[in-house]
Amino acid sequence: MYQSKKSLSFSQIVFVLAFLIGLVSQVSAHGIFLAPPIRLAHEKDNAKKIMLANDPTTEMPCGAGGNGSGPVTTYMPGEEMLVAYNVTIPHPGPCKIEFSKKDDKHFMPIMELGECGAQTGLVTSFVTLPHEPCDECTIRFSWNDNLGNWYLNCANIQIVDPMPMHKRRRSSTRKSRRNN
Ligand SMILES: [Cu+2]
Repeated sequence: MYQSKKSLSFSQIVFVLAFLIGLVSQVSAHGIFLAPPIRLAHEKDNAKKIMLANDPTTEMPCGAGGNGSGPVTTYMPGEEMLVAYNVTIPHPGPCKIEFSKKDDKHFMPIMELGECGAQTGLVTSFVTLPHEPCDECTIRFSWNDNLGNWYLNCANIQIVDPMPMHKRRRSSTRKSRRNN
């Protein structure tokens, strides 16, 4: 009798804990894209700014902080770009890296990362960038978890050819146009 009563209260505690953890997971940070550096919302409160990038989002195309400012990271055509996402609350589900050539439009998957939220910690990979140069391109991290939540982070990048073949012959013309 005592034994069954004890096990009942234990299961109640487990239930309450699971409920609390469930509640916490609804409102707290799940993860953030660390590399390349992302856009963050125009927001004075730094903690809120980070939370907006961590939280599930329904805002397209880049999530709650995705319309904010951010650094521009420059790569060479076809370069191997390090990507890193830090999972803080795991929910299994596929994640991927997408690429937009301009204006956050027509995102195309360039790498499937597999299960992102299986465990906490860093998900890292090297992604081969397109060979075609672009000035205002976007890298998007996308994660769909098994609860139907969606996480999006966007990073501004440029792909710049340091010595473009088709511009070498015109270098004299370009020099004459320079002001310095
Ligand atoms: Cu959650």
